[in-house]
Amino acid sequence: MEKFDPAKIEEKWQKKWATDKLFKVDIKNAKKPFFNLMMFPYPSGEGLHIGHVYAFGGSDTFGRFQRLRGWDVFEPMGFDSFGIHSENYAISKNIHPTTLIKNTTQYFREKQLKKLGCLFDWDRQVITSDRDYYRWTQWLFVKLFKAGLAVRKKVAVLWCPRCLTVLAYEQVIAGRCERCESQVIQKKLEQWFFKITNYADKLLKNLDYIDWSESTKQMQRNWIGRSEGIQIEFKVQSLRPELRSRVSKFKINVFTTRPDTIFGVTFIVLAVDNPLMLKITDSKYLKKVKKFIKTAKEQINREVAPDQKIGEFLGSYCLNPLTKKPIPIYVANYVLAGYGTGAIMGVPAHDIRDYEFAKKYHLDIVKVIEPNIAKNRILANDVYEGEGRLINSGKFTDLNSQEARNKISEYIEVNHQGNRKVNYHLRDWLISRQRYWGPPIPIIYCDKCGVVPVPEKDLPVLLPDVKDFQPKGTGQSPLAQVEEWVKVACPQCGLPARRETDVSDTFLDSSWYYLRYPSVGLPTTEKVAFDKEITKKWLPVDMYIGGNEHAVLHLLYTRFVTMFLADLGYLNFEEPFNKFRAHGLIIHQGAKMSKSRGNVINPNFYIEKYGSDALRMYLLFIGPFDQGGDFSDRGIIGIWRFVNKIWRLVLEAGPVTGSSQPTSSARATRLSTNNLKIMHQTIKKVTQDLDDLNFNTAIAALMEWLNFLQERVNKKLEISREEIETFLILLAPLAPHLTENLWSKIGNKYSIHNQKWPLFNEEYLKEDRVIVVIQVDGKVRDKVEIDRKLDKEMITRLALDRERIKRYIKEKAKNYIYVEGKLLNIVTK
Ligand code: ANZ
Ligand code: ZN
Repeated sequence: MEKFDPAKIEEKWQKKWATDKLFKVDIKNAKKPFFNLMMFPYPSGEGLHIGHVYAFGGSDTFGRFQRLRGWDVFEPMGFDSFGIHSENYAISKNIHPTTLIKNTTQYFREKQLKKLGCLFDWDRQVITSDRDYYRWTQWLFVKLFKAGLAVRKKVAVLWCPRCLTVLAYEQVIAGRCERCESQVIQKKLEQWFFKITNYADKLLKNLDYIDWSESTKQMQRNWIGRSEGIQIEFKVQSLRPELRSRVSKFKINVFTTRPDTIFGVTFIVLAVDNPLMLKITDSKYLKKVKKFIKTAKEQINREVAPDQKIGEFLGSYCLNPLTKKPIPIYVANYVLAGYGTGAIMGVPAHDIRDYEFAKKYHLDIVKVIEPNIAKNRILANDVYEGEGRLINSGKFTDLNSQEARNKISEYIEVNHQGNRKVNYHLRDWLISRQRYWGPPIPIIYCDKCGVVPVPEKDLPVLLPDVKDFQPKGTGQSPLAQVEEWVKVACPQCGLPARRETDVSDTFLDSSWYYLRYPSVGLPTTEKVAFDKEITKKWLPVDMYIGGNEHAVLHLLYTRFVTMFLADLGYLNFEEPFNKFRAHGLIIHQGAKMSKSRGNVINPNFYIEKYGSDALRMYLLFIGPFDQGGDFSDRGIIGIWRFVNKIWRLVLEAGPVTGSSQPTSSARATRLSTNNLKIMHQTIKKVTQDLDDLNFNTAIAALMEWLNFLQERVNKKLEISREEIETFLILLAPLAPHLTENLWSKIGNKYSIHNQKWPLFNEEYLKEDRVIVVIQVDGKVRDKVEIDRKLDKEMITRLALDRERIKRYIKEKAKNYIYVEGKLLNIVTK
């Protein structure tokens, strides 16, 4: 028997599929369009890693399954080739990114992606650093600018000291740069922002209806961080009469989610850059306060979250609007400048941060909330952060927290001391980067006209070929050195002007790539980013599969951009992905793979040795797709045995008699009930599992069926052609090359991937239930559906209990005759 040689088989079919354009969809005329999207890779580093093979393998299996079910599946692939990851790699290799990207995209595509046997349509790839593409990324920037959603702001921003650029808040994970893991610092800089916060409400609300992994939605909800509260005014006061008139015109606004704790407010704290600070500081305290602010700012610049809460008294006071008592005002490092109003009311009895501060500075601690039942939320040192019953709270005493929040908010509003408010944690998207490898931001600064967008007809603003592309760390991009490029005539007045020299962040490139794919190569895409008709046909994306590490980056940005383009009338939908599923992570030796740990798996090695089918199936078999699992050599050998078993079984038993037509249950009559049942059970299981991306259990069901078939072969029992064909079709999405090869080996027409997905028939599955006729003295009196496994005694009891039967049994029954699964005769005479 011919040996199974995956390398040979896979290459052969990949070539044939490519020449025949077997998987190409007719973009214009497809009848049942299905857009199956996966996250395109950054073509940097050493090449595809095992995580890509896992994600793409799962996604392609789903795409192939949909294709066999009759959908016109469009499954594109491309390269997220602009941006800091490629650039950092170029710097480390000392190769210019233009050259590097040419090589890496070539390597990724030819030596890796094409070997995975996916449905990729290489005529419609997107490469974000191509001028045809980034021209439209710049167009998007211009559109956002014209809509007032791209703005320059000078605020404290996060800066990576190693990447020498600012970062978006989303790119800082636990205080570290998402790319290089350096600790970031704060800097006050003027930067470009997209006002994603304008969409905070919609970004949050739509999560209620989109069909996405719950984990991803939850991460977005947390990131957007809606909180309902009230903004309250605290009037400033001085205890020194001579200062009273100077400070009493000022009011400090605080945002709180807990107005029920207001009677427990014993101090007020300002963030270091609160603009009121020096105006309300008592002159006697001014020197100390200034000194504190200086050191605190330095400290904040070094660290994102201070672990020591420190502050300084301003010498002035506020009136608690409900107790009417004066409370001291402090400045401290634990209040964030960018959130709420940059000032808080301190409630040390019910907020752990305030408690620590109060302890340190000997401030009053007044309890105003008492836990209702179990004291389960009492933190260390008696701080109770939960809800409960109000105490020490004047006329609001005895209310519960919820009621009190309403009543107190109402009271404050009625007395014009504040207003209810909704705050979001989401911040605007910082988009400018002081780097080289990205689309230049299409803006021109003119002394006369101000900030002028590059006219759309002049796009793209080409990235100049700069030899010295290394980041400078001066707060400016390397583009700033290219004087002849920077100097430009103002598009409005024609006078000498200057270009913006920052480039935009990578996440802008990937924020709209899914819109581009179906339109790539159409004559219209010279004139538009995406063709109107084609977009209507193919979008939104039907299924998107990718990693949760992008939950609040890419996946939030894409939603924002889609909403924006919908508002402009370019799209007739506001959510880009109908369905999104997050996959898990493949780890190795119990840990995330990394070069420093030396536990990185090289996919090429395994593809050459076992074939991409076996590697794909192995990865999908490790664990539930949304959870990933631990890669092991022993595990892949298990799958290797499985594919070899399939190979042998089909070649041994394959060329059997029977129709050579694809399966249909109508023709299944030759099979015994049990064989039919197992086949249909497997069809049902695999269909449902693939639909739910439960690849591991789908594979397990196929393994079981294979064992059952093998046993019959061992016993020299016949296997029908229908069983073999059905088995191969069910396996085809998981092992596209192997099944194509075997399909042709058993003499079937090319291609298995154009077959119809088998349908299961509930009838064959139901045969465990039977209808038993009940007779009394030979006359039919009743019928009952039962489980075939019930024994005579149970059925008799069940029959005697039925009202219809009771009527006919006048005397005690004498005898029972049971014909298994068919009939019960109760004899009374
Ligand atoms: C009094 C209070 C009492 C608070 C209590 C909490 C518990 P979220 O849900 O995140 O919006 N806060 C407001 N602005 C802040 C800032 N700039 N920096 C640091 N903390 C700030 O949280 C809102 C709560 O966070 C507010 O409610 C405020 O503290 C604090 F028992 O006010 B709270
Ligand atoms: Zn960095």
